[in-house]
Amino acid sequence: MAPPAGKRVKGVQIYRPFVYGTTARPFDEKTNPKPPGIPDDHTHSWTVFVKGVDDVDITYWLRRVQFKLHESIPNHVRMIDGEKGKPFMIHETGWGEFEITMKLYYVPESNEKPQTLYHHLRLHPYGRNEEEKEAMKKSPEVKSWVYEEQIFNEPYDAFYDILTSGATAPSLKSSGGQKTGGKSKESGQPQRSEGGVLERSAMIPLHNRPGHPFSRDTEEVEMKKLKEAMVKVEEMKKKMLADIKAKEKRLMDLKADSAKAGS
Ligand code: SLL
Repeated sequence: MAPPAGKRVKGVQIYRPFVYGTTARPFDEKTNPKPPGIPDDHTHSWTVFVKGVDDVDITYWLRRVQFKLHESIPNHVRMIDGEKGKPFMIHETGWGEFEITMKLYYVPESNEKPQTLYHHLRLHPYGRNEEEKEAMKKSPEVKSWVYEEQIFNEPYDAFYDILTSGATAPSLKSSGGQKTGGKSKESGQPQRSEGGVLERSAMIPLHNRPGHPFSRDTEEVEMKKLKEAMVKVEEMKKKMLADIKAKEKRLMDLKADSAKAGS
């Protein structure tokens, strides 16, 4: 059992961004040779992971992750304990896709119950449309990554302190140019790299870079897509209402005609 956690901080909600998902690569003599001892029918190597956005440490709130893989895989339930600054990760090989269950265990100070996520392991190119699928076919790996935000609602005060003890306030000027999580000499406070994120913060990076697809830029692109979709829906709605009106009018005319004919 978790130790007594004090009082909850009322009216406070703290969230922390994180990323989970899978990355798969087909075996290929040149680019991804099959290691010795791997069964003949295995076609891919893959990883499943839970990690911080921008690879920032999340072990101050997430203690361990239990990954439940397909029963055909030896030792298919695996508990991965957090190591500071490292992703919770499993490397495997296999031949088939399946649903992975990930149970997140929080640090004891949080007094939070574990929470379960489900994720489909993708080995083969997929996509919401042909364009996405084609792009994936060209890539050497199939990524299925999800951006998520963990919400802690009214955290206990000890946990609140842990959550908020690292980051500098956004209003504090950063001297820039330093690595994420570095400490400034003067203040001992963590410094934000150019466009990067602070440790123990809810920030996401300003821009994408290889291997880090979730940023403010990505968010903007998504927002733009949503806005365009909303405009389209609005247009469709208008057109449909006009159609309904025209049909109602036609119905009235026909009714009037038939009343005349009947009289
Ligand atoms: C399918 N329903 O038919 C899925 C099952 C199982 C995947 C996929 C075995 C690896 C091992 C493996 O890849 N199982 O033998 O270690 O597609």
